[in-house]
Amino acid sequence: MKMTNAGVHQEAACQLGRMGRMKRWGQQVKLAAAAGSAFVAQAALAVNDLPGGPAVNQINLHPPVTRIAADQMWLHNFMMIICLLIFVAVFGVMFYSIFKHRKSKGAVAAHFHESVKVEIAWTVVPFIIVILMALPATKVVVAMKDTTNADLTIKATGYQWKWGYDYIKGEGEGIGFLATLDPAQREMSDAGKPAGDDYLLKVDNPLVVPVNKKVRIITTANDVIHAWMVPAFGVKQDAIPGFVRDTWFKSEKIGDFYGQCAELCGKEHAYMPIHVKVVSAADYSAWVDGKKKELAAKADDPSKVWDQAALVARGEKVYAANCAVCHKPDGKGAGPIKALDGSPVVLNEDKLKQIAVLLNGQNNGAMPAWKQLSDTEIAAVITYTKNSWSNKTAQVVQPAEVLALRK
Ligand code: HEC
Ligand SMILES: [Cu+2]
Repeated sequence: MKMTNAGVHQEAACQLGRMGRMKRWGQQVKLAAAAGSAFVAQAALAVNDLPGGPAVNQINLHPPVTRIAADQMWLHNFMMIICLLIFVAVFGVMFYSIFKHRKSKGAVAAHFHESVKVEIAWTVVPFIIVILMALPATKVVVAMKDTTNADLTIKATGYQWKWGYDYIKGEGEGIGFLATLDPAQREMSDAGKPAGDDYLLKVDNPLVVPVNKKVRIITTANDVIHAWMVPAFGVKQDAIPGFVRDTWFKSEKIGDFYGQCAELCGKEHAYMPIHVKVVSAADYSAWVDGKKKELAAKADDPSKVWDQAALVARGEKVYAANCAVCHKPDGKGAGPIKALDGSPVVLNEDKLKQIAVLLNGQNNGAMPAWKQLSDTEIAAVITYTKNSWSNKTAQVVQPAEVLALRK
């Protein structure tokens, strides 16, 4: 009985130690990748450390590039040491006692209870240890939550299965884009042939931020719970539909840093990586300029009237980026994912039918809604599906028709 009390305190102390630690993301990813790839193609694969991302056989936390991440690492080590000392002390005393007072030596157990001194000691000592660990941990947790006075505010929205970024305050305000897994990575995954150090971490549009600036990330989600995590920044924040949460980082290094969605969010949870490019202030301004011009050029006027060929060409790109994952490049679908080739909805003379499916989804979101695409993109992808594979409707859907159906 006497051991139990001390045991509880010790357990609590170690629990606190665990709290201070970030999930060992890289380690798991790399070990799994290593095991998987060794299985698939043994010698063909030479994987190296990815700077800013996972390392081969990584055991420790990621090299920190923010104060918070460095503090977390310090806490982790500090608490590990305390746990280790407790472990050695408790087991040392235990094994010593077992050995010293063994039966063959004729040891006789002492009979005493209600020793006030011992009881005070095993209450007070663990209490002091817990306080010792809680003080620095609280300081770091409070700093982690302090998102005030940010230089730049970016909203990160989780989608099944991609990230949307909107620069909502600070330099670059107004910029917005989606970051999707590079299609070549998915092909490698489908083929069971992983390659490259940034396997499943490569995206089309990385998040770009300036170095040494406080960046506040507001997280939310469009469908299910996701989580925005970049281990090198010591950042991990749930993105919850209908809620807004925030976190922040201030990278002290220029470079590429990687993370992944950290909340199981569906079958393609592993295919929504995070790539943050930290650049110098000058490079950031240049990027903002370029991006603004690019977005202005791309901004589609929903009243523009397109011809069929132009819409189909545009739609092919939209389809490859958003639809081919499920409906397959040949439009044949698979299992519960209905084929678009020959689909009665796609072939329907009433164009509104398919516009409605795209805007609202179908079958309780099994087919997701695509409201986040522009009117032109939706019009283009519909026109593409209506005039591809064996579908030859010659129907053209104009952006204005999509706009008219938006609520
Ligand atoms: C996450 C997988 C997924 C993605 C991505 C997806 N769909 Fe679907 N889609 C489905 C599923 C599943 C259905 C069948 C829903 C049902 O059971 O009625 C469907 C149905 C449809 C239908 C109705 C077909 C019919 O015959 O009822 C159309 C049209 C369609 N999708 C077009 C698209 C387009 C265009 C895109 C790209 C912008 C797209 N889908 C992206 C999963 C997806
Ligand atoms: Cu996710």
